[in-house]
Amino acid sequence: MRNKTAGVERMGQDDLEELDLRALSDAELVEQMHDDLYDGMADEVVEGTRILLERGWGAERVLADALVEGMRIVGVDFRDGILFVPEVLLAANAMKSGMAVLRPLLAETGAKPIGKVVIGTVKGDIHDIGKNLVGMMLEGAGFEVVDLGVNTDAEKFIAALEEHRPDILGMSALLTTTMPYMKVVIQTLKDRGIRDDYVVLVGGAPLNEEFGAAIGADAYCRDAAIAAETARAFIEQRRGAGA
Ligand code: B1M
Repeated sequence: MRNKTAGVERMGQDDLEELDLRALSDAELVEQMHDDLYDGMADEVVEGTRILLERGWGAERVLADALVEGMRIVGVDFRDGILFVPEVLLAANAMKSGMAVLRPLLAETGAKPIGKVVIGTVKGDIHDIGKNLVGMMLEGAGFEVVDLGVNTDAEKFIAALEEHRPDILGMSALLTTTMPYMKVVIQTLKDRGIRDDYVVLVGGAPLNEEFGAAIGADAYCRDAAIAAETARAFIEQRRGAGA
């Protein structure tokens, strides 16, 4: 446990239990949410998310400043061996609870879908927070999203492409050991003669532009907002070309 309370001062457990999130300033609340996310306290993260929205924060700002930044801190301590898988799972669960509050706000467009995306985390990889965020932002940008979940192999991707006939295939990988599988999927598409039927977008923390180009993706997307922008740009380009 980080045992830090909104940067105010250290408090005992009794004080922590009584902490009134509404009494905190925005900056204190955000810092407290980082602590709560770190400690896997889903109810508190949800409450903090709601309070920031009530205070007029936009969903994207809450997402970036409170949730994604909180998860970044978790990632640093996970890397450094201070946190272990069970704690990180709790933190991920708290993050997802906050994201569930934001989801309808990020996804609402009310308009007819501008295109369809099939997305999944590749085989061997069970990280799904980033992929879920990308899905939400794509929905917010007007796409219909078919989410295949995690640990998705080439056959499952291809079956979904055949079933849903999307414009875009999105793949996520968070491990250096699973990112090469994206190339396997793209090669399988090529072998079946269907590679050019889809725009292929890839993303995930260990990837970069060069990797995306090397495996034959159409674009590497650094984050969820860029994924939504890139998807939109490809659709406009394709429609402009009469596809
Ligand atoms: Co894992 N894990 N993890 N983990 N985990 C990382 C990725 C790691 C970097 C931690 C570290 O050491 N610092 C490290 C990978 C090292 C490496 O390969 N270089 C790691 C490891 C080693 C592991 C295990 C092997 C640990 C173990 O078992 N010993 C294991 C592997 C399990 C498996 O997949 N087979 C494992 C397990 C787990 C948990 C299950 C505990 C949990 C996942 C829970 C879940 O996702 N439901 C977990 C978590 C939470 C993390 C960290 C801490 C956070 C990932 C995250 O959610 N980030 C992570 C550390 C880190 O990334 N700094 C880590 C927040 C999210 C918003 O960002 O996912 O990057 P991100 O997504 C971004 C962009 O990358 C991009 O947009 C997103 C939003 O802006 N993006 C896309 C992502 N996908 C995209 C797809 C697109 C476009 C953009 O398509 C078009």
